[in-house]
Amino acid sequence: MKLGFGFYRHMLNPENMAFARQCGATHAVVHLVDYFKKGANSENPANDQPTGNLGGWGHAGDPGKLWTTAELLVIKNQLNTAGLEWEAIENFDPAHWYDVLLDGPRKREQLENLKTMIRRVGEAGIPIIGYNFSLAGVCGRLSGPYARGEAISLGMNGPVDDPVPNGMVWNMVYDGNAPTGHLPLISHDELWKRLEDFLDACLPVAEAAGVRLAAHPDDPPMPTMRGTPRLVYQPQLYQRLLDIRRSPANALEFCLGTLSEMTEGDIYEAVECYSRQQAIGYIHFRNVAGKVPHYHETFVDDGDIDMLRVLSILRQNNFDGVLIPDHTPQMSCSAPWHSGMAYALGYMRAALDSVNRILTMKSQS
Ligand SMILES: [Mn+2]
Repeated sequence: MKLGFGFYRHMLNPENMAFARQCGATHAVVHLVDYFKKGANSENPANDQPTGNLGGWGHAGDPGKLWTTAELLVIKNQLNTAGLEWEAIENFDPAHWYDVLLDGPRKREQLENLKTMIRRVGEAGIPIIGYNFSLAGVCGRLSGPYARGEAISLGMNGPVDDPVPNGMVWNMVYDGNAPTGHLPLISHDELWKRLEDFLDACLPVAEAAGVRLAAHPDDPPMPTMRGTPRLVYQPQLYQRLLDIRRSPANALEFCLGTLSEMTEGDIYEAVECYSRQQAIGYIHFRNVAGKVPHYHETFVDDGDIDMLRVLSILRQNNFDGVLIPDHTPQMSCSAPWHSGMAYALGYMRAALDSVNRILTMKSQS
């Protein structure tokens, strides 16, 4: 298993890359979407995970501007110079696939664009694209002094049912001039059908390009959020996602925090089940306390999940991918985000070391 560091787009610079390497990371997961292009009513702080109000995180990118191989290679070279390998891109830009999510008029064209970008990601030698097939996206969370020592973290305190306005999907505005109104109500089956269309179009291209498409579970994992259905809100729904289209490219962006927030199942059984199937692309290695609709994010060593137990299951099933902290509580100092990441990575490195040593000792005795 390998330690990775997640970079938001605006944090991609030589100093942060050196910081990641100094923390012990050897791999990088990069968000190419800029979540922090603020809209009129966005409250998104630039040095934390993206949050926002009902108006979303901010504005999506340019639908006509696809990722290019050249631009990917520039970032890859910067990472390599800092001593990091580029393991995954996290998330498509809503601007590139809003009508794939919404089954809208530009769906065919956008599926072709996704295929083009997947080929380019393969050309650049990046093995995984993480995605989150969700209409409401990550939403409905509150920020407060919920973690140890009153560190600021995120949590949920009850469902959020305010509908998603037209022109917004996946918590970002793709059309600021959309007519007033809200996304139409659709069923869970309709959303699964849209996912199947996406997988049918993209999996063959991904297989040929040597790229795995790795699905994040719905965060927060509620059956519905903001009046829209969710796909993976219980651990066994990941199995449905794998079974609808069996392919080595149909994989999981395995978020331990989100899985632990689910009301059913057992986190260790889920880790066992999906790592045994070699379905895990990479892992969001973070911890939480509680379950939806009442939970909060914690320091990695301070939540409901026994992280060492998770690591030993992963090791026994020969998981050899990358673990990243995803996000952490903000620590009280002049660099709240960086210190949170450094703390998480230090813990992860020590935890990996101990699990490796214990299992090596066991196998020798
Ligand atoms: Mn996650």
